[in-house]
Amino acid sequence: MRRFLLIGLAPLLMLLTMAVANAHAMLERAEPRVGNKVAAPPREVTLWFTQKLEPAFSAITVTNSVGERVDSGKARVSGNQMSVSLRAGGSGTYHVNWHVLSVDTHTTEGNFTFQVGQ
Ligand SMILES: [Cu+2]
Repeated sequence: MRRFLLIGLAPLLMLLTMAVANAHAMLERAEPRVGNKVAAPPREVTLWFTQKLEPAFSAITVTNSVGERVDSGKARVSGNQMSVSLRAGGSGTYHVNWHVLSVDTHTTEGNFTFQVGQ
């Protein structure tokens, strides 16, 4: 009887371990949307994550099509959301790089692009 109980528990423990491993702050969505095209240069970029963020160790940088920084350098964090203001940087491909520290003390980072133009 006891043996059957242990065999039954093993998959459950594995599932729990996987749930913890996946609990980092991953990018849930972005505005402008990842890979999307917008007509005019956006005034800001906003990212939403799967977990709340620690403001002190979370940042976004945005560069325009010729590699110039167009972000203000001061990301604003509120809960699971992070935004940064942009100056107009012309049309073409914009690169967004982000790194965050989530409240579970794990760091994650990533990048994506969006297009500005007609
Ligand atoms: Cu984590």
